[in-house]
Amino acid sequence: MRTQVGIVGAGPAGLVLSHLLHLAGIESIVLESRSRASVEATLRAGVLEHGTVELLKAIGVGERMQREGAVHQGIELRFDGRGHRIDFVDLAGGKTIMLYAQHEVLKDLIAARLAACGALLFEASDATLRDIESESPRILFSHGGRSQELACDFVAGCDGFHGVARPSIPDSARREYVRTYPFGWFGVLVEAPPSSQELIYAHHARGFALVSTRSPEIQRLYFQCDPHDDVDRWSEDRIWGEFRARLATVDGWTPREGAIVQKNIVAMRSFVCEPMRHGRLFLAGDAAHIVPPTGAKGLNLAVADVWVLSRALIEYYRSGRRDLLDRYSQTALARVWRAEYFSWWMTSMLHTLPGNDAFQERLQLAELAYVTTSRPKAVTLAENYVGLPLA
Ligand code: RFL
Ligand code: PHB
Repeated sequence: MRTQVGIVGAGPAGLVLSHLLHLAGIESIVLESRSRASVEATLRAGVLEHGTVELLKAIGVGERMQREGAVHQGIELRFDGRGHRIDFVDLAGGKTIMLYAQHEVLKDLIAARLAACGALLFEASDATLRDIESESPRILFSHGGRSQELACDFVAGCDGFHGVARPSIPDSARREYVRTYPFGWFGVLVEAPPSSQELIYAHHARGFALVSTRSPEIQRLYFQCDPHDDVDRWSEDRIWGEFRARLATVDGWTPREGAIVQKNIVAMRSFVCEPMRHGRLFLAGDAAHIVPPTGAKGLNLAVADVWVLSRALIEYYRSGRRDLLDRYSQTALARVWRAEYFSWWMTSMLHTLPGNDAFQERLQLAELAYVTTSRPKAVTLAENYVGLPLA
């Protein structure tokens, strides 16, 4: 098999890249190790930045998102039993965010790729990258019980944090920056209408809590937990007790409760691999970097990476110019580190650090008070949350 760009991974990065290239007349083949059903059912992100929404609309995959997604014009920061609204429209030049689940975005992208006769191979296992330092890289893999080889001009490593692309770069040619947080998020999916019209990020001495939503019937809630805890140790009563305590306000606000239909624990880490390119291999999305979910940036960064990569590849095929490809890593990393900073900042401000002393707690409250009373501080939060413009 041969194609121009071999893409490993059918997550947001791989699928958006494949579609952007297709619209410019560039061929690609996407290899995905999981089944289509599994990709379309995995629960992850929910918040799409302004630029992500505009891009999905511009490439023709925004129709259902516009119908079924919910536009949010702000978020609430809650601490000391009081809510404080961060108004994006006012603070971030009229921009808003969209609540639309990642697996719904993936369903729309997969349908669009298949409708355009795009090559998308699910259950393609054992991908191995070969000759990435040469002009003719190859991807070996198994599909339908047969060993296959895909020859290509470039390889896009869009295979997430646990993929094979990043480890294919020799240790001596990459540097990794890591921070592991001593807490995780306990996420639940709840059969109940939204408790609030906008997301609530709550700081509390018992730990952080987040109220999000998926649809008019389903809520998505998280609370800070021990990353090594076991979901089976948490009964519905105990979970609701925690949410009620952490989200309580002086005027008696309580979350809307309902049946908990899914629970999971997510580890929290910050991670960056530099550079994001080695020879003809280009990393994009979680394959190259991870942010803690507090800033809702992971999916959006994946989309921003492949936007930059697609511009560089299109320029190469159009004119033979390689300078954009040569600058890909540098261009993408500038945005990545801004998002790393923002996600770390939101995480540090809102979570309770195990062993936090009273001084640290007062500093967090002082920072939250500053963010919610100073316009420049609130603008910083709002403009990063709705997202920087695509490069
Ligand atoms: P993905 O989505 O992990 O996709 C990688 C794909 O590659 C496949 N794969 C392979 N395929 C072939 N061969 C191999 N050897 C392979 N190894 C792996 C995998 O099966 C998979 O299908 O990476 P991508 O495309 O870079 O996208 C990144 C996003 O998925 C991720 O950053 C976000 O989900 C992060 N995130 C959030 N991001 C946001 O922008 N807004 C949010 O509100 C938000 N909330 C979240 C989040 C992530 C969360 N979790 C579960 C970590 C909330 C949570 C709880
Ligand atoms: C979500 O709805 O899953 C969600 C929302 C905001 C975040 C992270 C996750 O910061």
